[in-house]
Amino acid sequence: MRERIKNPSLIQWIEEITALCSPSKIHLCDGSEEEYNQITSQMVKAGTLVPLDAKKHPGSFWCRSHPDDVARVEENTFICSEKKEDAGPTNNWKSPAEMKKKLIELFGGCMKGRTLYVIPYCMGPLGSPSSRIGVEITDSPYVVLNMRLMTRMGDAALKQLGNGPFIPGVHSVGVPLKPGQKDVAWPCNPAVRTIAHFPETRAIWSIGSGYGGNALLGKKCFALRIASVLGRDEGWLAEHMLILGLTSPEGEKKYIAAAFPSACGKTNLAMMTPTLPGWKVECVGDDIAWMRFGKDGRLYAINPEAGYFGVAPGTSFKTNPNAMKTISRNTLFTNVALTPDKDVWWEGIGKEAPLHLTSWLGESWKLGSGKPAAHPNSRFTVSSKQCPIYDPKAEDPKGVPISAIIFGGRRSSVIPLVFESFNWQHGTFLGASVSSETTAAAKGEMGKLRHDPFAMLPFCGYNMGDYFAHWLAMGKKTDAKNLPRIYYVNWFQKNDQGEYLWPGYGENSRVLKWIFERVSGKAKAIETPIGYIPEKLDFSEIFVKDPARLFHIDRAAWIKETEELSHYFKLFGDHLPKEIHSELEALKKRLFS
Ligand code: SAT
Ligand code: MN
Repeated sequence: MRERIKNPSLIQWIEEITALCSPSKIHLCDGSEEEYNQITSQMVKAGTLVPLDAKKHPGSFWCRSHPDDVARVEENTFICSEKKEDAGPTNNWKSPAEMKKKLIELFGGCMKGRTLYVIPYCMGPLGSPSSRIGVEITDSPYVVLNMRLMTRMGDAALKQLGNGPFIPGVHSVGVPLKPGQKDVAWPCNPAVRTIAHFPETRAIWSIGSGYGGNALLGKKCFALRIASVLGRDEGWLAEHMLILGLTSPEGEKKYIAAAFPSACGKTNLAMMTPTLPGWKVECVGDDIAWMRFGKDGRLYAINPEAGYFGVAPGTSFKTNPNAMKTISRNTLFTNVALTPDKDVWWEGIGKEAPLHLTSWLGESWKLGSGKPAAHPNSRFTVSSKQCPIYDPKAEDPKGVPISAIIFGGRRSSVIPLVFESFNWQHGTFLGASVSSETTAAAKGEMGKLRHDPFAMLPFCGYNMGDYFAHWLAMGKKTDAKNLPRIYYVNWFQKNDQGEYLWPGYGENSRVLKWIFERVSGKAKAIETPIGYIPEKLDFSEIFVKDPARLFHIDRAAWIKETEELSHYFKLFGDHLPKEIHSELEALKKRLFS
């Protein structure tokens, strides 16, 4: 291994972690297909993976997690800055010294009987000046497979690292094996679950969970929590945003970034098939955007990831045909249901369940059993390369120029289908004001309305008030004419019977069209107290029961909303930028006028 690694601080760190964790073997990942195949066969033998039917799903596997390890665990996620104030009121905080002490205890001997994998990976296109290198040490072969699908991983990343800096991340399932002890299919240790970030020394430690964002440290831990801190210090943005390219029937193309909380439809929007004739969407990314200003003063975005970790339930040929094509092969399915003929099934897949299934719990499942066959946060992991509408510029080292930024959440009322901010400062206020009903992506109650500023509540690595200030500062870095316009959307309004008012999915192209034409200076808008709403949305060939209600602004409800926000913003004390406060006051005034 030493011969393959030229970076002395990487060698030293691996030695340190090896001494602490006492694995029985070490494996430096090269990222090759042989390595991937070797690990999958070993996991099939161990009973962790089940190969799917080679005709229906070539190169794909089914995997079940432990029932208590199914989503991100926000209550066990910590930002360990020297000062509590720097983690801010929305993060769990522990002092670095105290956390380090705890971690040394928890990680001591934690990899006994297991293989320690070293995963060098690159977040962002190889060779891009915006890309960053991370190295994850893990004792989970499942993590290795996911990291290969989700990032540029192995020798290429190691080569790009050279002698340069990297973000170290240590991950363990937290289940050491005694000599001769047989492993379980999904080892995890909920009792010790801790996901710790050190924003000042730029390190990540995670133990006890093998699932998603808890364990794939390149994703939320690095590309959002640590990267948001890098962005603050270096003048760029790390955001929980999809990136899509939108082409008009005339062949003009614009790029749009959009932030929605987890499991609110980012993947569906990023890969959308527009119902409006002549319009085309192409996908740059479905979860994370790193954005910085280019020499021309415009904001450019790269997708630091190279794959999708998408929510399976609800994904069908009707809702997201491009995702269905993407996951037709070489895909890892976690916590969906398995059919007797080794195919996958989930609620909302668009076809009836066969008579018998094996549920995500490994139990035999029958229609009408009352419990879902697939876990609501079951996922597919797949490389972006397989996306049939992968944007030709998705790997451009420069990134793509962003014309519009969209914020949104899951709101059954109050927020109209779409509105436009007056300017960047007002748009920043809109981002700060996002609330959304909770989903299965995080452990805890579902459907509960909570504030989720910029859809970054679980992902901001520093004081959220300072993060608002960073957004405001970014808006001053370039001419106002170069800044993307900022929008707020809500696909999830319901009527009094609890039915959705808007069909969503491909029909959202009507909203994208309006945004596109606003940015081009073509579409007209009506000024309201909350922002600009469309004078006219393209409702051609669609029946919408109550179009006026989609854009209705209920003043009383909005006044309540502002009162709620006043209360919420107090949380940030003197970290709340005065501009956010004055935007809220201005909104109140407009609502009362
Ligand atoms: O588990 S993940 O954090 O990767 C998914 C999500 O919550 O967005
Ligand atoms: Mn996400």
